[in-house]
Amino acid sequence: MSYPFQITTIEQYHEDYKRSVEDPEGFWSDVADTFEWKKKQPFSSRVLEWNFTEPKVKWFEGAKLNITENALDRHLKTNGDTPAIIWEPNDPNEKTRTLSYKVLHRKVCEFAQVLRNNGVKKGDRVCIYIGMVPELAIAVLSCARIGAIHSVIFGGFSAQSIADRLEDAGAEYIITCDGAYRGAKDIPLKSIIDDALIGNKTVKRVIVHTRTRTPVSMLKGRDVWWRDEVDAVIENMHDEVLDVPAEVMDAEDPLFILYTSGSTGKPKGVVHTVAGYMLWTTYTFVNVFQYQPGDVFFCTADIGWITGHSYIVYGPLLAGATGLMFEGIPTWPDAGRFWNIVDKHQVNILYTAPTAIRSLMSYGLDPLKDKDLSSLKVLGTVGEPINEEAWHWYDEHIGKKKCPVVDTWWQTETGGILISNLAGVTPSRPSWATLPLPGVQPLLVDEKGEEITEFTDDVMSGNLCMRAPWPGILRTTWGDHERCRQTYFSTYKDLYFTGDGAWRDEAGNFKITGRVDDVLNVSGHRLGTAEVENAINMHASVIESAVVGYPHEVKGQGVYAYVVLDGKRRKEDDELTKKDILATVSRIIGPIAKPDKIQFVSGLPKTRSGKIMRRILRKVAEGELNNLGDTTTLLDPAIVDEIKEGKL
Ligand code: 6R9
Repeated sequence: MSYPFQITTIEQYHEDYKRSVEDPEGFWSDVADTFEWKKKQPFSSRVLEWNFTEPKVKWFEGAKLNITENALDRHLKTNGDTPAIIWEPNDPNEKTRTLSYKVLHRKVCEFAQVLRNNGVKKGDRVCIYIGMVPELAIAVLSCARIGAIHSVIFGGFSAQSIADRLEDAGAEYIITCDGAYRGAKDIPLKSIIDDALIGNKTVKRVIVHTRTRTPVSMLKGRDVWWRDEVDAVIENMHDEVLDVPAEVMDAEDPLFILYTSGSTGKPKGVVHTVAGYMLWTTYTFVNVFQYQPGDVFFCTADIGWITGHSYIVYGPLLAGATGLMFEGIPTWPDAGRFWNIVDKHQVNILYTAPTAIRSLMSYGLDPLKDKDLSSLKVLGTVGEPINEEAWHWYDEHIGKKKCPVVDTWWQTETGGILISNLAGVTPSRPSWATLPLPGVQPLLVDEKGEEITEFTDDVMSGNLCMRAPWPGILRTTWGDHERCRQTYFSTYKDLYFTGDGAWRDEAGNFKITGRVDDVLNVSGHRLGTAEVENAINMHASVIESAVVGYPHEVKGQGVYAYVVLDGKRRKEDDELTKKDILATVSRIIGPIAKPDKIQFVSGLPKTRSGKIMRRILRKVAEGELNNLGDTTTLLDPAIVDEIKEGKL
C-alpha cells in the first residue's frame, strides 16, 4: 500500500499545513480520494459544514461508505496474507497468534453475521467488555461492519460504572468474555457484567467469548457462547467464502461511543462518526509514525481507551499495517517484557505512555540485558506530559539515540493526534509536543478568551483551544448535545476548548503543561475529581470529601483525598476506614480510581459562599505548605493549619 498523503520533508509539512488551513475542503477531499467509497460526495454539496456555536460539524455528509471495507476488504487483493494483527499473550509461554488480513476479514464477517443473527441492527448500541485478545478487535470491527455503534468499556471499570454506561447508551447487546489475564491476575469479566445487569431492563443478549475458562453463569434466553454462535454461522454458510455485505453508512453516521471523564461527576459518551474518524486516524498514523509497509507497529495501550481504538484497531488496519497487540502488562513476568516482545517480533515502531516508561526506568538497565532492540526505528509517547528525564531515558536506552521520539498530544474528543512532531521529518524537542498536524489550528487564550499574542521569556502561556474543526473532532456527546456544547464550546466563544494548558514558542512549537480543569491524569488515565468524590461520598461514614492531584513519580499524578467523616468513628479504626473507602471507590468506579492518599480532616477550607478552595488543598498535597496564598477569605482559616499538620 502506498500513502500519497505521507509527508516526507519539512518543506512539504509547511506546504501541506498551509493548504490545509487555506483550503480545508480541497485538502481533505484529496485525502478522501485515497479511500474506497460506496458513493462519493455529491459535488453540488459542501465537503465541510460547521459552526462551533451549536456546535455542528459535518465532513463529507451524503457520501456513503463502510469503514471495514477500507480497513479490511480493500487490502485483500494485494495484501491478503500480510499480518494484520500479531497477538502476544499475557503468558510468554503461550503461543502467539497471527491474523492475516484475509483471516481477520473472514472472522469479522463471521461475527458480523452472528450479530445480525442475534438481532443487532444498524444504529443499535453494543457494549464490548473483553480483555486484550484478538476477539476484542473482531468484535469492534464486526459492529462497524453492520453499522452498530460500539461502546468499548475498559476492563478496569466496576459493575456500577458499566451499568451507568449501559444505561446512558441504551445498549441492548453486550459482547464479553469469561475472564481476562493481566499479569498474575485473572479478572472475572462475565461475572462483573452479571453484576452490572442486575436491574437492567434493556440488554437482550450477552455474547460470551471463552478466554480463561473461568466458570461463569449463563442465563437461558440472554447469554450465548461466541464459539457456538460462530459455529452455527459457519454450518449454515452456503458459499465457500463467507462475505457478509457491509452496511451502507453515511459519512456522518456514528461509529462509536467512548466514555470519558470530565470535570463534572458523570462520564460523557464522546461520539465519533465514520468518515472523519477514518481519515483522521489513517492520516495521523501514517504521518506521525512515518509508517512504511512491512513495519511492525506496537501500541501498548488498551483498546478500552481511545489510543487503542485509534492506533491498535482503526489507524493501522486502515493503513494496511501490521500491528502488534499485547494482552499483558509491562512488568510481568518481569520488567523486561516489552523488550522481549520488541526482540521477539522485531518491532519497528513502539508507542507507549510516559507512566510505563517511568515505571520501567525504576528497574534500572538490567531488564534490557541481552535484548535486541535494533529493529526499532521510531518511538512514541501519549497520554500525559512526558518529563525530560523519562524522555532522555527512552531516547538513550530504548532508541539508542537513533530513533526519533514523537510526543503525541491528543484526546478522546480529538479522535487522533493533533500536535506532534513527525518522526524524522520535523524536529523533536524533549517534553514538547511541537507542531500541529495539517488541519489543526491551535491557539492560546487567557481566562477571558482573549488570544494571547505576547511572549514572556520566549514563550507564551495560556489555555489551549482550537479555531476550526479537523475531520476527527467529536460530533456530540451521546444523548446530550447540550452537554457537548457546554463542555467544549461554551467556555470561549467560537473555540473548541481542550481543558489543557500549554506554552508556545516563537517557532510555533507547543508544550502541553497539563489539565487546567478538575480532571486528573493518573497513569495516563483521565479521572474527574468530582467523579472520585462522588464515589468516596457513597461510603456510609463520609460526610464530604475533596480530591486533588499531586505529583507522583511513576503515575505522573496521584490522587489525594481529603475526607470528612461523621463523628461516630473511633481513632483506632482509621486504617480500616481508609481501606473501606478504597473498597467503596473500587466498587463504584473501579480499581483505577482508588486514591493514593487519604487524609481525614475535620472540615474543608471553604469560602464564605461555601466553595471549596481547591487551590489550597492542591498546594498542601504538593507539599508547598509555605506558599498557600491568600487564606483570609476563608470561612474558617484555622482548618488550614489542621490540614497542613496532618499532611501525608
Ligand atoms: C490520547 C489520550 C487526554 C488528556 C489531554 C492531556 C493528556 C495526552 C499528552 C497529554 C501532554 C501529551 N495528554 N497526551 N499531555 N502531552 N503527549 O490520552 O486521550 O485519555 O482522552 O486524555 O491527556 O491532558 O487532555 P485521553
